[in-house]
Amino acid sequence: MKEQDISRLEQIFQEKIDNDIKIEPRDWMPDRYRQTLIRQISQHAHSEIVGMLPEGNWITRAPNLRRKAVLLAKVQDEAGHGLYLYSAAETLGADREQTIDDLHSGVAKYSSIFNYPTISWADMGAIGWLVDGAAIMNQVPLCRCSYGPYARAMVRVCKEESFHQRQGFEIMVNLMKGTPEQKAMAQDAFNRFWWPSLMMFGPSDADSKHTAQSVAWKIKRHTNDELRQMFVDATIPQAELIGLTIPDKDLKWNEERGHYDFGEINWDEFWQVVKGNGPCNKDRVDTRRKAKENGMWVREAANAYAEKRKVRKAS
Ligand code: FAQ
Repeated sequence: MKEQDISRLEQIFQEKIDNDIKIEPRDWMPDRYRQTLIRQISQHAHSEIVGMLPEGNWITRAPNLRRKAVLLAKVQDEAGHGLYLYSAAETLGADREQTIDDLHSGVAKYSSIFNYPTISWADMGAIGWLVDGAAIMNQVPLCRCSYGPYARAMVRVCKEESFHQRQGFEIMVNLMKGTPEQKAMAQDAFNRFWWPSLMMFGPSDADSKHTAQSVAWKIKRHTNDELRQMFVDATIPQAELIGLTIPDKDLKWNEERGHYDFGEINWDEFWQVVKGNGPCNKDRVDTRRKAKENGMWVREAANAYAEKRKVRKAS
């Protein structure tokens, strides 16, 4: 393609971005825009799928039928989110099989939060309330992402995440109304999940290599630190309302800023988990790899059946 044709295409792309017109799969887009979206959307898809594991672990041990039904529905929703997101990545030309293989070979990233163990029932409360709460904070602005299929997928995902957040908070509320042992269990889950939830928003703006460009392209609508602050401001009053102690001695309301100040995140821990050295990284990836292997016969049978039908129709 001639240079002047490319600059015209770039101009049309930029006008759409400036005027908040969605970019659609068949539209021309710069390669880096496409690659950034494939990276973010596929990581997001992997997070949903790996994110099923810590909670899936508790489906058989939910304390009653209602809790079991709710948790089962939540985990199924996460599978659905993963599928929309893999489809959104495919609209950009990503190969689904390859994307999933990249997860299984440890090449692809997924959210750090899912590499922490779930050791008590209260962890189901903490995950719903904090992890889904953080996911909503991050994903509501993504409903206005400049790439159409991603933005539209986020609308439904966010509706479902709101239900997830509420069910988690309800578990925490009930535990905090319970026996001293139940309160201690809720506090312990909060202590373990608070800091990793803050890490979900990614490195600080000063260390985030993609934020500036992604915000300029309107893929991301806020920076990592802005979203983290919004999450802290929204969550602290909820924790205080139900009587939880915030595991941060530096946390205090800053009247001048109109925000909470909070302590320094352990970035060394964050990068260790991102690099694959968290408490459960190996286990999570192994479980997904085994699931693929164990489901091979189902896919082979489905393909053979589809092939047979095609032959029958043609004859
Ligand atoms: N974990 O330059 P930035 C959920 C990586 S869904 C692991 O700031 P960016 C639902 C980053 O990829 C949770 N890696 O990157 C649910 C990059 O690496 P690369 C997932 C992280 O993309 C609830 C490098 O560090 N949500 O929870 C993390 O501009 C309950 C530099 O970072 C999404 O994916 C991390 N926390 O900003 C399911 C939302 N943070 O690719 C089950 C969409 C950063 O250069 C149960 N994604 N990295 O090798 C985003 O908004 C962005 O991608 C960020 C990162 C904000 C995550």
